[in-house]
Amino acid sequence: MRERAAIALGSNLGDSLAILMGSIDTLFRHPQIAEVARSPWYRTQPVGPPQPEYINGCVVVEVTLSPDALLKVLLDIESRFDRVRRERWGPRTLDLDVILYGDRILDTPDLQIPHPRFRDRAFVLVPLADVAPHWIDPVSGQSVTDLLKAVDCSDVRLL
Ligand code: PH2
Ligand code: MG
Ligand code: MG
Repeated sequence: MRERAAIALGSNLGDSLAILMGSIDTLFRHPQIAEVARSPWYRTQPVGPPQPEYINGCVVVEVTLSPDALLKVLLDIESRFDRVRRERWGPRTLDLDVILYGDRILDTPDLQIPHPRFRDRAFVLVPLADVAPHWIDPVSGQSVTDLLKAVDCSDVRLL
């Protein structure tokens, strides 16, 4: 089984750019994960409680891993970069989220695909549109480009 997945990356603690680039290198070294495309980095205003600005980006990968196995790899990379889970939506050294996995819809306690909030989040949609503009969200039936048109992108600036 070979499938494409879109992964969103974010960081707003520590040396964010170095952490993000290090996490991408680690991701692409995995034998069952191949790079398809990577977006530029963006500086974004935080959504949620008051906290520092984020750097966000997105990658598209080709995987021979199930969604669950991919999630485990991402959580493992997060913990290697000192991710400590504190408050929901609070600051973090590294956040790696599976946004889309082919046209799969998954709703389990540990993993929801597509990511349940990605349609409202300019900090995900702007970089996602760089790497996957025509990908159809299997829930809404809209393309990433269509979803992007419906959000305010004024808080997302190229780094
Ligand atoms: N992630 C969050 C909460 N808020 N805001 C921005 N700008 N970027 C993020 O990646 C982000 C956020 C929880 O995952
Ligand atoms: Mg997140
Ligand atoms: Mg996350």
